[in-house]
Amino acid sequence: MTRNNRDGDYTSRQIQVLKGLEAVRKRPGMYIGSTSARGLHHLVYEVVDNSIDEAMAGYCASISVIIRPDDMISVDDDGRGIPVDIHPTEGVPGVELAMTTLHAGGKFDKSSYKVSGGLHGVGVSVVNALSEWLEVEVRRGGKRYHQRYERGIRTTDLSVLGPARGSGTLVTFKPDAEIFSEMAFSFDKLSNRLRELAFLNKGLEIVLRDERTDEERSETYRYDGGLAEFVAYLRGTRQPIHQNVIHFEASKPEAEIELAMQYDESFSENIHTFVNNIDTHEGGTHLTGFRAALTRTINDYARRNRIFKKDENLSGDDVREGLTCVLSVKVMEPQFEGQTKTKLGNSEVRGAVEAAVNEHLSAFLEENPRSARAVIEKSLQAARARVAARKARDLARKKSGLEGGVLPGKLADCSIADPALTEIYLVEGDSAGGSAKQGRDRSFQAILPLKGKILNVEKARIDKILSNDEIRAMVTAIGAGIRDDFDIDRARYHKIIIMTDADVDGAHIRTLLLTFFFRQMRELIEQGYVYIAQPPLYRVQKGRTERYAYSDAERDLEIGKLSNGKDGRGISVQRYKGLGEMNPDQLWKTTMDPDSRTILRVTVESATEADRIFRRLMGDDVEPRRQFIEENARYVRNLDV
Ligand code: 0RA
Repeated sequence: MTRNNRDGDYTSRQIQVLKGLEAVRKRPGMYIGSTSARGLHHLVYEVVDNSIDEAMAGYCASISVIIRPDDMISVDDDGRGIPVDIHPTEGVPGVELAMTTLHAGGKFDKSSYKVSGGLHGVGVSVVNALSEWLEVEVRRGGKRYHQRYERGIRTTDLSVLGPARGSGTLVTFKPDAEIFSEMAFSFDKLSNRLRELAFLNKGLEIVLRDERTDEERSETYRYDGGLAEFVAYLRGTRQPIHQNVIHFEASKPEAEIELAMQYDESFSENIHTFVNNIDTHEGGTHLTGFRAALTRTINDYARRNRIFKKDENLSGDDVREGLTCVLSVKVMEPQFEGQTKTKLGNSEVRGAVEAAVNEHLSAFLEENPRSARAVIEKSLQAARARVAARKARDLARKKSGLEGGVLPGKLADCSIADPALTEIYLVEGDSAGGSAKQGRDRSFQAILPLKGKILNVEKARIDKILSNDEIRAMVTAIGAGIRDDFDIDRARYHKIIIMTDADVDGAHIRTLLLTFFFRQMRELIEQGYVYIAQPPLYRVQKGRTERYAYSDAERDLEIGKLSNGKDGRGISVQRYKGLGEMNPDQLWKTTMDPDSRTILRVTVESATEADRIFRRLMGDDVEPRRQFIEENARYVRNLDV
């Protein structure tokens, strides 16, 4: 090969690199989901994922993530170090290839890793492309190597800085302010994900340190008990009904499977599933396999041991009541499906999980008869409550109809029948409900006023939930059933909009409603059907001009505009304490008219985080509840409607 030839190769490679990274910078959302806070944090996870891969391969014991002043991030690991030798065909060091080639990531040597994580799996080159600058340091073969890039383009050759002890990779980057709308890293966001990763990778140490303020903050996550510790953490203060967490690992050709579970005295179901460390909010084949095996194994055991009276049988809902469970599978080639690409599609995983759970759970029940009794007793109580609830429902169906054609009397329905075009407002209080009914566009907007506080479903069992009038009205109006009977295709509206007062009580009611949807109709949230209305906080008026403000800053801005820089005479500011202070016309203009309103779509960012937050509501402490209400906004992201 002549020199010229090599130069030619190098140039064409360079052009390829530039084209690839240009595509990333042009459409960052395609690669990291968004350029808001979420995308910003995704950068960190993408880099950490590479170190986790190294840990899963058995070469890395410790990862440290540092938030540096100026919101720079360092991720350091003690893995083998990214290879630095010159790639045989590309003619550049392996590390440079990983940093500048799309989809190469650290995984260009495919044989190194059996499975790898990363939701998008886009690799560290994407982080490089979206960083004002990025520096990589590799410790390998006794030397310390360094290279720098700016906006994805190398600005130095890989060079040796000096000798090194041990091996590892350190990546430091500063996200590009030209790309991201939000530049501040949240310690809590990072800590939740890193803690989760530590639970999922037993024995791996992950350190998170915040060096931005004078008071340094540092946390270390390391769980030698793996998922068993995760379950104990998720269970929190709920009373377990059997002492030990059920925990097993199984290695099958289709998947590596780890599962931990424990029952407690509560009534809710808390199942979290992961595939290659990714939270599969939407479930999939692994979850299906688990559910099938759980129901079957418990029923079989109870029947074999004559715990049932003759015609008793436990349903899936029964055996999941009060269950906290984490299921983690690792598969070679995961297929992700669903709205948010968090649903496992691989059909072969279902059988593998089902067989593993059958085997290990029946062994546990046989070996721990007292625990088995407690679990079955609890499930039988759930079954009895379910039967009682069905009776109550059947009885009530005759009168008001939970599923039948009879809609609740308080509902002002819309005239259009196509659910894709219609919305229902759940409105706090009868007076605001009245205004909303008068102000709405009745062709596509339905109104359901809700009286006072709705039941806290965290503290109630299904029969009680269903005997609550407000909840029954909601379930009937939405028309899709609840829990196992829930069928999103039957939903009568594709937008469920919660409209409460902008005060603490309003926030509490909103939280209770969200808890209810999360627990009983989770798919409604997962499919993005649930929204929160944003009524204005102020009305600013001068003469015949009126403006609405949705925050204090907006109020000040409007006041400034109306006073034309001179004086504020003649300006009046009204603070809305509740929806009821708006007349129907104002309510329509500010909060309900699709052309001028803002509504927030509720998302389940992380089911794990959501669960933790919802659980805080269960306690009787006022403080965590108040805190929740203040943090509630985190649940929600802006949506252009
Ligand atoms: C491929 C091969 C080898 C190491 C890595 C990737 C690697 C990548 C990253 C990214 C962050 N930390 C990392 N640690 C390791 C090594 C192959 C060998 O040494 O035989």
